[in-house]
Amino acid sequence: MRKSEVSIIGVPSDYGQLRRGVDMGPSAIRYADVVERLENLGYEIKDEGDILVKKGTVPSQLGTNLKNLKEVIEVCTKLSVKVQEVIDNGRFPLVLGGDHSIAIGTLAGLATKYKNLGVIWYDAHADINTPETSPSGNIHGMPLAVSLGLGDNRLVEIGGFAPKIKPENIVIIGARSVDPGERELIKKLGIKVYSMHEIDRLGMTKVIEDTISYLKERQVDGVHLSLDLDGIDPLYTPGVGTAVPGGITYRESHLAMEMLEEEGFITSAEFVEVNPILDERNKTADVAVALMGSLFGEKLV
Ligand code: 6HN
Ligand code: MN
Ligand code: MN
Ligand code: MN
Repeated sequence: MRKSEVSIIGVPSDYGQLRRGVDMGPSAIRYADVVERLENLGYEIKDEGDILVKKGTVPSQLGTNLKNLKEVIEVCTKLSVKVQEVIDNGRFPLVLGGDHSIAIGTLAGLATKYKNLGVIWYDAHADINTPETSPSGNIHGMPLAVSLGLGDNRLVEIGGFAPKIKPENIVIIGARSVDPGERELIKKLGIKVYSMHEIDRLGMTKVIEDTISYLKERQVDGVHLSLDLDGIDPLYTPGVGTAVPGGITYRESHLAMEMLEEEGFITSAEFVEVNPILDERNKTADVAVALMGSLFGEKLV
């Protein structure tokens, strides 16, 4: 990580899925001492506080099968403005979720500056469902599709332009639960995926080396890391709403973060899906902060 000024943006939203508690993710991550951890590495940290998320609203689907559509639009619109402000000020945005639907807002903000943004999607899921393919209607399963310009227009048009990213600039790492419609779309668009199979076969070192050279070949003007804590095996990160066994290990994840840091590659990041209600003694938030440590250059010796 080359930029020394980091802005933390909390997004206490759980509207992208149906398990309450993930709105407390930003608090859990702060409680796990994210600010101190990064300050100790020499960064100038500004905690921008939380995006205002209205609570206790009546679920509103605006006539679609998408759950809480109105609320997700509101949250993501506010977040996109905040992310844009942070990058306009030359700072590194570090977004704390909240469920993964917030990536719609993060990417909308980033896309105002980065016209050829690379995206690393570290996740057990592909999050590339459309309203037609979604088995759940949960918007946290849709942010990649929305950012590519696919799906409900009111989500796609957040920020007033679309698409935000290009399919050839996306790398998905850790996938092991992909819906049939998502698989089709991934094939059709030719999106690069390192599923658990490739991670097992190649090893994380090769996966990250290849990811870096793949995105470099595309001459990306920035790289966003969207890290869903369910990408990691639930042995290490039990506090997530959609846990899938057989995931990336704790050490592999640190290695991935360390390699990305050595490359000076990442220009923004978000850590999502930390749900303290489902967690064991804040273990998942601790892992999130430990991984941020590696991503921001913490060395073991
Ligand atoms: N996440 N593919 C499933 C769905 O409902 O669309 C699960 C999505 C999980 C999303 O973990 O960010
Ligand atoms: Mn996931
Ligand atoms: Mn996700
Ligand atoms: Mn730890």
